[in-house]
Formats: sequence, structure tokens, C-alpha cells
Amino acid sequence: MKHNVITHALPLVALVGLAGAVEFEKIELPATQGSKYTTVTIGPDGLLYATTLEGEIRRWALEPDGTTGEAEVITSLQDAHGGDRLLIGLAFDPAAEPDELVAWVSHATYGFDGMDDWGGTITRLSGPGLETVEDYVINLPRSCRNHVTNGVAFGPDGALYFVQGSNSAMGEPDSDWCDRPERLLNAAVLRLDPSLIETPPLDAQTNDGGTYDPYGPSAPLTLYATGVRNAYDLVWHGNGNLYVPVNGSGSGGSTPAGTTGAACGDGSTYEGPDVPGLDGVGTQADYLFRVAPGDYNGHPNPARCEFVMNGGNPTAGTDPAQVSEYPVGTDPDVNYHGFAFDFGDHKSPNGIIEYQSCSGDGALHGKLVVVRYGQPDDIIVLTPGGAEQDIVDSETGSGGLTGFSNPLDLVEDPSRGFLYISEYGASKITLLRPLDPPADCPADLDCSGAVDISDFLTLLGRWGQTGVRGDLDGGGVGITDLLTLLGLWGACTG
Ligand SMILES: [Ca+2]
Ligand SMILES: [Ca+2]
Ligand SMILES: [Ca+2]
Ligand SMILES: [Ca+2]
Repeated sequence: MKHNVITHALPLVALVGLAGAVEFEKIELPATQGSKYTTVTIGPDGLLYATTLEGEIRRWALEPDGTTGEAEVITSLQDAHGGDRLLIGLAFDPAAEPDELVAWVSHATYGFDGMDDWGGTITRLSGPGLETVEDYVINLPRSCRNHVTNGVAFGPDGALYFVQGSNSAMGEPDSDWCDRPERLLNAAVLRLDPSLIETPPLDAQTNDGGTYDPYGPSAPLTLYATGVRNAYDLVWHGNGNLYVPVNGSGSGGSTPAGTTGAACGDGSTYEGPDVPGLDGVGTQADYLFRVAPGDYNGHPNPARCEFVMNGGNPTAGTDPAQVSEYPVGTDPDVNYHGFAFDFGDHKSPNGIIEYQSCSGDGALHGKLVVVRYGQPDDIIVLTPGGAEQDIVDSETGSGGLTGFSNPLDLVEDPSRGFLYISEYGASKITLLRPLDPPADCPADLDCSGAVDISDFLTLLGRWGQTGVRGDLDGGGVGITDLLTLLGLWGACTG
């Protein structure tokens, strides 16, 4: 792997302050340089973990100032699979402890051109060095290019959620994507209950000789929500919602025609209306979805009898997420619930987190922080709010949140408000340190200035989670954290 030439003797301080925003200083991390990192996260042991494009896992102990020592390199996934793997997602199990690590990763056959279908895998890694490798789901669909099994995240119900990319640009097979059809599990948020897999691995192949049925009773792997074209990452917010930023299609794709009476993958029959197929369709925007179970989020999949892209074109006026090529009168799919935020075209929003710490007097607390791999090469801050918890405000250009090289993922060290950004284009991880760090009141989880009932409820809402604020003593949120919080009741006031 090529090493970039990087000037040391930093920090680089780049400040373009906005009123009410948190200002960050950029710190180079030399021990991370020279690799393309796909996920960054913090383990239950407080270490910084990152996956590499080829299937390694690296981890670093963190100094109090957020910088790292040398990396420890973990190759167990490559070793078990006999070579490079396109490793994308990593999430620690809610049951993981500092001395009992359990992590779940998503990965696929390594390559970006002409790849075979059914190359996606979900694997459980355990042991002090994540050396025990157990594949839990195999033969997930895989596009011939870079749409694969992407980010993973545990939900409040303890299940593992992950995003599975599409096989095509816009739902109908097209030559740019090797004329491969959408499979039953493509372009979706999938939900895995590992406890229902009696003998791993589960073979999730649904076609081409595979027989997996995600609709079956007690199916371990199910379709949580559909129409999610190519999401890189997903986050469960403390407000209970799942937010998913999606990469929309470039121009030139084809959408499928829908005919009343068509057979659907769940055994039902499509009841209409008829939908015209389109060719040579224009660029589609990148949207943030607030995903609820059963939602359809706009990427067609004939295998599921989902035919209308995005908002269709119901009226002669400008409709939300309208596809102008459809004839007026083309209603959106009955399960299409619209988007929470429109990023615009070619922004490529990827890694997403909920910022939890109280840096800058809580100015970023509870906001969604999303890296934009596309032309802005920056970080956008989104504020959920209103009755639906859709996005009510967005900010860009804030101090230190600009000037990256294809940023792909990020994580917060929630105890200190530090951000770690994977700069894919520069093959490194960059530390962003808030100039106004959080007050030393770790149990004030909602940044109100006092430890009180809302912090108690916040902690209960994060029960079992690792890498979140509220895990006051490491090892996941549990009874000892609750007792610590109660012992600090009323602290920090003023
Ligand atoms: Ca219209
Ligand atoms: Ca991530
Ligand atoms: Ca509080
Ligand atoms: Ca704990």
C-alpha cells in the first residue's frame, strides 16, 4: 500500500468559527497513516479500532490528549478467509467486556470490478485479539462493483442491523452494473437476530440455487426496511430513531416497470398500479432517511414488487423527491414515507454518528454528524427535531469540520468529545479536538448542567451499549454505571 507523504510537527489549527458551533483543532495521527480505513470505532476497552479496506483490523491505545501510540494489527479475518476481504463494518457486541471482546464485521469478496454475486458475509470475532473467527451469515448479495454489505450497528432491541447495497443503479439491471438483477435482500436495512442461528453460518442466498426465505417464521435475518440504495453507515439515535444516509444514483440508470399481477418475493401478487419503466434517468439526490420498520426508501426492487423510484411524479407541480421522467400521475410506492433531509446531488454522505458529549456547552449534543465523501469533503451537522424527529437544521463550514480528503467514517470518543475521522483519500485517521471540551461531569448525559432524572432515563435507554456516554466505567452501560450516576445525583449544578 502506498504511503502518503505527510508533514508532521502539527497540530494544524483551522478555525472558521460559526456562532453556536463547536470549534475543533485538527491533529495528525502519524501511527494511522498509510492505510485506507473503512470504519473507525471505540471498543469497550477504550481503544480506538479501525478496519482496513483489505480486511485488517488495527487498534491503538489512546493518550489523554487523544493521540495514539503504535498500532496493533489484527489479521484474523484475512487468515480465516485465505486472503484480502473487502471489510466495511465493525460494531462491538453489547455484551462485550474489556477483557471479553466480541465484535461483528461485514465483509465481502475483495475487488471492485466484475465481482461475482453472493459474496457478502457477516462474521463474529471474539477473544482478546479478536482471533476467534465465526462466520454467521454467508452468501449475501454482492454487486459487481462497490455496492456490498456495508455498515453494522446494534439496535436498542439488541439485534444487529446492517445495510446491504443495491446490485444496480436504479433497480433495473444495467450494463454499468453488469446487468445483475436486484435480489430479495439487496438495497435494504437488514435485521439479524444471531440467537436464532442454531448452527452458523446461515446461508442467506435467495436465488441462483439458494433457498433462504427472509419472510419465514423465525427467520434469523429479515428485511427491516427496504429501498435503501447504497447506505454506507447507519446510526440508532438516543431519541429511538434509526437514521440512514444514502448515496443516490448518478445519471443513466434504468427503473423497472411494474405490472399488476406480478409475483412478489414474499409470495404475494402485485396489486398495482402499473408503473412505467424508465431508461437514461437523471441524477438522484442523496437523502437521509429516518427509517421505520416496513418503510420503502425509494430504490426500486422488482423482487419485492417495489417499482417506483423515490417520490415518483404524482402532480404537475414539483413533488418531494420527484423523478421528472415519470409521467405526471405516477404516485410514489404505498410504503414510501419520504426523506428526513436532502443532502443534494453527489455529496456521498457516509459515516454518521450521534454526538453525545457536552463540548462547547453542549452545542453539538444530540446532533447527527455526517461525513461527506463527495465534493464538499467535509462534515455536516444535522439537528433532529419537531414531532417526527426529522432534520430541522443543518450546518456546514463550522470550525475544523472542513478540508478533508474523501472522509468516509467517523467516531466520537464520548467521554472527551474527540472525533476520529477516516480520511480515505489521504489514507489516515485525523483527530478533531474541541477547543472548548466538555465539563468534567461525565454523568450529566444530557448536558443540562446537573445530574438528574433525565440522565437516569438516558442511561437506561443506553443499557448494554458500548462506546456511548453513560458507560462511566467501561464494559458497556450497566448496573455499576447506574449506581455511579445515582451517587452523583445533583452534582455539577451551576
Ligand atoms: Ca411533479
Ligand atoms: Ca461508522
Ligand atoms: Ca443532566
Ligand atoms: Ca459500565
